[in-house]
Amino acid sequence: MTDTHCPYCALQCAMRLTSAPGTPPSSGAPAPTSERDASVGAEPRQFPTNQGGMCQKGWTSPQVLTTPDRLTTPLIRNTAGHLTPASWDDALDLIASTITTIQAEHGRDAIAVFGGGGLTNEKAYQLGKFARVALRTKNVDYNGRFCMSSAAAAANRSLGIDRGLPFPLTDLTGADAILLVGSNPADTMPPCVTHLQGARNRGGLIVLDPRRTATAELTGPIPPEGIHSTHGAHLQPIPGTDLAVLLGIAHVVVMEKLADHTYITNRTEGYDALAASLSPWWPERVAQLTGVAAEQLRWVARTLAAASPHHGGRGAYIITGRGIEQSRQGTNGVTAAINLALLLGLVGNVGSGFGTLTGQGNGQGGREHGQKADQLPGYRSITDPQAREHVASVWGVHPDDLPGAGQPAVELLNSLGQPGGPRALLVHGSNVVVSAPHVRRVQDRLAALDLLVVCDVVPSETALLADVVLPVAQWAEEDGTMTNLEGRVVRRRAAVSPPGQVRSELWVWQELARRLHAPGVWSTCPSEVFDELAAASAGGRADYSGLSYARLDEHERVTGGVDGSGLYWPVLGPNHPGTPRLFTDVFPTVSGRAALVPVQHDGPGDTVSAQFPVFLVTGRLLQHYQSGAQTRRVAALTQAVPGPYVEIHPHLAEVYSITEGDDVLLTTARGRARAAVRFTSTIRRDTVFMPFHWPGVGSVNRLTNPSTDPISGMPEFKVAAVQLARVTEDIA
Ligand SMILES: Nc1nc2c(c(=O)[nH]1)N[C@H]1C(S)=C(S)[C@@H](COP(=O)(O)OP(=O)(O)OC[C@H]3O[C@@H](n4cnc5c(=O)[nH]c(N)nc54)[C@H](O)[C@@H]3O)O[C@H]1N2
Ligand SMILES: Nc1nc2c(c(=O)[nH]1)N[C@H]1C(S)=C(S)[C@@H](COP(=O)(O)OP(=O)(O)OC[C@H]3O[C@@H](n4cnc5c(=O)[nH]c(N)nc54)[C@H](O)[C@@H]3O)O[C@H]1N2
Ligand code: SF4
Ligand SMILES: [Mo]
Repeated sequence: MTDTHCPYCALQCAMRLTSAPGTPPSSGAPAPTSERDASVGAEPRQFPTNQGGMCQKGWTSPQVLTTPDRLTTPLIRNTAGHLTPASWDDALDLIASTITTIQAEHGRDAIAVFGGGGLTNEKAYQLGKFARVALRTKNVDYNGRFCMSSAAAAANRSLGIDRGLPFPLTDLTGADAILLVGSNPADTMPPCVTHLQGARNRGGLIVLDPRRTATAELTGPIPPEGIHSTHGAHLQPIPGTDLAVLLGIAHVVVMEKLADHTYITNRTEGYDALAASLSPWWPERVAQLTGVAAEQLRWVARTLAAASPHHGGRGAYIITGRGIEQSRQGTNGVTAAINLALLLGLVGNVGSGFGTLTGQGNGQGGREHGQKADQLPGYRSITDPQAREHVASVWGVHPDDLPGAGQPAVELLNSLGQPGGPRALLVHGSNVVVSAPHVRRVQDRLAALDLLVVCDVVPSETALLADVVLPVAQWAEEDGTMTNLEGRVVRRRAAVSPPGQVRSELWVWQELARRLHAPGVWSTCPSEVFDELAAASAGGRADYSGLSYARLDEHERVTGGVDGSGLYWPVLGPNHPGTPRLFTDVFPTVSGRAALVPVQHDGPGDTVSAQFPVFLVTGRLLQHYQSGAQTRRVAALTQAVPGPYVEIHPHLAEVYSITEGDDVLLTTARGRARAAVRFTSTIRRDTVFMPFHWPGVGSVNRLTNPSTDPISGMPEFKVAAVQLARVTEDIA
C-alpha cells in the first residue's frame, strides 16, 4: 500500500495505491517486467481538498500504468520513416550529437524545450536547469502557458504574487457567496463541489458560463421572469464578454456605495483611476453587450457585497477558471475579477478572497521552478541580475552564462523550423499536436525541424511524429512532489517499478548533460533534486527552502493526511510552519498594497460575421483529461465518451437543417473539423461547444485562434467564430 496523489488535476486528491511497492527508478536502472504488478488499485484517502472523494479518472488512473501500448523502449525513426526500437545509448548518442551539430551551425538557441505542468517539481526544475545549463538555450516554455499564464500575470500585477488559491480550499465552505467566472469544477474537479455547498445552501452560488454546465446546474433553475434562484444564479453571457460583465458588476458596487472604503484606503492603491474607468460600464449598456440582464448584474453586486465582511457577511469569494482566462484579454479579465474582490475588501480577509483554480496536477509548482521562458526557480525573473547570480551559484555556473528570456509557448511553437528559429525540439509532458491552438500550423512547424525528441509514457500523437521517442517513468513509478492548487506541496510516492527499458527523466537529463559536457551536478535521486530546488528557491517568491522529503513525510505521518498534510509555500526555514493564507497583513508589492488596475473590455479576436456566424467555445468533459493521451487508454472512460462531438441548441441546429446524430463540418479562419452533433437546450442559441480531448478530424484545435494575450502569452482557446454545415463529404 502506498499513499500518494492522483496523476491528473490540480486538486491532487489523496489516494492509496493497493500494491506492493516496487523499486523506485531513481537509480535509472531498468526494472524487470516480471516485478510489475498489473493489478494496482487506487482508492481515495482523506485529504482536505477531496474529503475522501475521487472522480472516475482518479479511480481508473492505475490502468494507464499497464496500458498495452505503453512505451517500454527508446525508438528511433529509421531511414524508411518508421519508429523502431533502439538502445538507450544509441538514442541518447544520436540526440546529443545532433544537438551539438545544430548548435555549432545555428547557435545555442537553435534547440528548444517544451515542458508540462504535469511534471513533478523535481522534473520541472531539472528541465529548466537542463535547458539553461546543458543546452544553454533561451528557448524553453511549457503548456502552463496554455493554462495558467493569464491568471498568473494578473495576480503578479495586482497582488505581487501568483499562488492560484492564496488560502486553503476548505475556507470556501464558510462563505455566503462564491462567484465562479468561467470555471466548471463539477466536471473538472468533482470533489471540489463539496466546498461550494455552503454558499449554495445560502443562495449565493453564482456561475458565469455560456453553457449551463453541471456547475451552473447547482445554482438551481431561475424562475421565469426571475433573475436568481434559491441557490444562486447562472449568468449565461455571450462568449468572450466576461470582462464587461465584471466591469458592470464593479460599476454597481461603486455607484451603489457597496465598496469597502476602509479596506480600499488601508490596503489598496489606484482607487480614483479605477472608479473613473468603471463609469462607462452602467448595467444597461453592459446588458446589451453581454446578454446578461441589468437586474442580474445588480443582484450579483448586492449579493457579493452582502456576503462581504464589511457588511457583516460570512464571506465572499471570486474565483476564475479557463473560461475567462484563455482569451487574448485574459490577463485583463482576471484583473477585473481581482479589482472587484479588492473593492469589496475580500482579498487577505480570512473567510473571503480571490483565487483561480489551477488546472494541471502540478500546474502551480510547474510554473514556479524554471520551465517558463522568463523564470528561474523560486518564481524568480530571469532578467533580474540578483536572481541570476543566486541561481547560477546553486548551479555552479557563471551568471553571464545563463541565457535570457525566451518566447512564450505559441510564439515558440510557431518559430520552429522558421529562418532563425529553433531546429530541434525536446518535448517533456505535453501532447502539442492535440492541445495547442491552430494545430495544423503546429504540425507544419514540427515537420520543419531537423530533430524532434519526445519523452512520454505512451505513444501520444506528438510522440508518433518524433525522430526519437524516449520512454519515461510516470507518476506511480517514481518519487516526487507536486504543488496543488492551494500552493500546498505534497508527496507523490513510487508504488511500482517501471516496465521494460523505461527510465526516469532525471536519468535522461543526467545522461544528456554528460554527453553535452555540461557543468554542474545532475542527480537522478528525486529527494536530492528537491534539496537543490529548495536551495535555488531560497529568497524567491515561491520559497521552498524550509522543505525536504523528510519534513514532508514526517508532516504527513503526524497529520495523518487528514487536516493538512503537505505544507504551503513560502516555507522559509526548517521551523517555519508554511503559509496557508497570503495577504493577511501586507501584499508583496513594492508599496505593500494591492494595485487596482483599470482595464477595459475589448472582446475576442474573432468576431461573428456572415461568413462565420456562430460562436465556438471549447473546454473539458468529466471523463477525459486534456489531450486524452492518458484517459483515451482507459476502457471505462472511452466507453463513457468514445469520441468528439459538438453541443448545439436544437433551434440553432434547425437553422442549418442539422438533425440529432448528423455529423457537422465546422470551419473557422484556421481550418476545418468534423464531429457528430449532440442536441442540448442548455447552451446559448448562438454558440456551439466542443471538447478538445481528441486528435484528427475531430480535433477542435484545428479551429482555435492562436492569437495571444499581449501580457501573458495565453492563446485564445475559448472563443472562435465558426461556420456550420451538415457534412456531406469526408474531410482530410
Ligand atoms: N475532467 C477533466 N478535468 C480537468 C481537466 C481535464 O482535461 N478534464 N484538466 C485540468 C486542467 S489542466 C484545467 S486547466 C482545468 C480547467 O478547468 P475549467 O476552467 O473548469 O474547465 P474548462 O472546461 O476548460 O472551462 C470552463 C468553462 O469555461 C466555459 N467558457 C467557454 N467560453 C467562455 C466564456 O467566454 N466565458 C465564460 N465565462 N466561460 C466560458 C466553458 O463552457 C466551460 O464550462 O481542469 C482540470 N481538470
Ligand atoms: N481548445 C482547447 N485547447 C486547450 C485547452 C482548452 O480548454 N481548449 N486547454 C489547454 C490547457 S489548460 C492545457 S493544461 C493543455 C494541456 O494539454 P497537453 O499539454 O497536451 O497535456 P496532456 O494531454 O496532459 O499531455 C501530457 C503528456 O505527457 C505525458 N506524460 C504524463 N506524465 C509524464 C511524465 O512524467 N513525463 C513525460 N515526459 N510525459 C508525461 C502524457 O502521456 C501526455 O502525452 O491543453 C490546452 N489546450
Ligand atoms: S478530481 Fe482531479 S485529482 Fe481528484 S481524482 Fe479527479 S482527476 Fe484526480
Ligand atoms: Mo490546464
